[in-house]
Amino acid sequence: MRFDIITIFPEMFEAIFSGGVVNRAVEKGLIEIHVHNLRDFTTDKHKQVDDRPYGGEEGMVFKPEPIFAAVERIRWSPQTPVYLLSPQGKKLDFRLAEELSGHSQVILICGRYEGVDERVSENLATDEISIGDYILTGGELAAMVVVDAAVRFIPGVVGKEDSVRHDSFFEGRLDYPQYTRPRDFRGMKVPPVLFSGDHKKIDAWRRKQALEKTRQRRPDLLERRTLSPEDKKRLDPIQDERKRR
Ligand code: 4HQ
Repeated sequence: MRFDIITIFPEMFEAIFSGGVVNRAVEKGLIEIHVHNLRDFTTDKHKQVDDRPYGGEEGMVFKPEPIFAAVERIRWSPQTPVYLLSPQGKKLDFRLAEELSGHSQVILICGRYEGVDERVSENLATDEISIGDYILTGGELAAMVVVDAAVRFIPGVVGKEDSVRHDSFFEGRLDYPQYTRPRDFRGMKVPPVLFSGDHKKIDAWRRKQALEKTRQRRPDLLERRTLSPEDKKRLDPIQDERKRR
């Protein structure tokens, strides 16, 4: 699996990808991340990547030619998906992240300024991806988020092979609370069930915590899944009653 990122700020990626899990995956040869400077694909002596928008208005827009040239040079095959990071894109979630991890090459285009000439999204990009409903100063941070979320699905990148598939979102819920030592920190105590040594009881407690937190904070996640009879019992019936009224 290989990511090719097109940007005018290639240095921004060094800080993020030179440490941690992503860096280890690169060193293990599980993934490749290639960052390309858009200016290298310009043909004029000023290496100009942007220009003023037709129709007036403030600011600058990325020109189509260098972006087309970059993608045409980098792309291995017509099957390689090309994504433009943009607030108009399809919202990133774990499903899209997993889908991306299944390709052998993915190209990400990072825009800046007022945006990118529309002909890039219309005729070059396979799709647009947004990491959320807010405006960033550029697509670089969004591309890093996409890469980070996707590489976790590649076998061997995250510690245990299938731990990713037990991740909370896969099961349509938020995570259960975690605790470590000390048992009593300034009077704030760890729930005693966690040192009971009874693993069945611990599992049941964790599931209940996760389900209740999900219902409180992200009921939308629960609506999309079918609860097992055990989970239905776990979700406090009194609270549920209150919600219905
Ligand atoms: N951008 N998710 C690039 C974003 C964004 C987002 C703002 C991308 C400006 C030029 N990208 N332009 N949200 O806010 O991906």
